[in-house]
Amino acid sequence: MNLRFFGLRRAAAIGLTTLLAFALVACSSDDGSSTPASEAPAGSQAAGGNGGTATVSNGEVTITAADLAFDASTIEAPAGEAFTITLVNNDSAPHNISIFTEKDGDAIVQGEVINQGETVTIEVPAQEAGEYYFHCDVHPDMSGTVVVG
Ligand SMILES: [Cu+2]
Repeated sequence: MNLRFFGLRRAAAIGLTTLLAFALVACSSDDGSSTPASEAPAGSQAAGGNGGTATVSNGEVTITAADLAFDASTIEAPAGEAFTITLVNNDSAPHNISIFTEKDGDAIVQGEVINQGETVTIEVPAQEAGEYYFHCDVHPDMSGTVVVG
């Protein structure tokens, strides 16, 4: 009686283990198939992730600040044409955008510092082709390159 009971319990335990193993495999294969989908949209709204490129279109471009980062680390602009940068601050910290001839170089434009929920548009005079530097004066680590060409 006792032996038989033990045998049943053991069979149940093995069955449970098999089920658990199956569930684990099912879960991990789910993870595997969902990973490529989340990586897919390149250049879409990667909030907080540096590395995006924002391109001036019709003389304007919008940059969003969130989680102490701009949504683009490269701003592409046409040479010899003035353009505007609209900064949207979705962060709890204040931010601005200033553009310099190079890192630690002369300021070309110093944007107004704005707080959460605010938006400011700064005007950038026409530049020659080349690479320029931008950052937030409050958080100089928030920086990137203006590629004019
Ligand atoms: Cu900032």
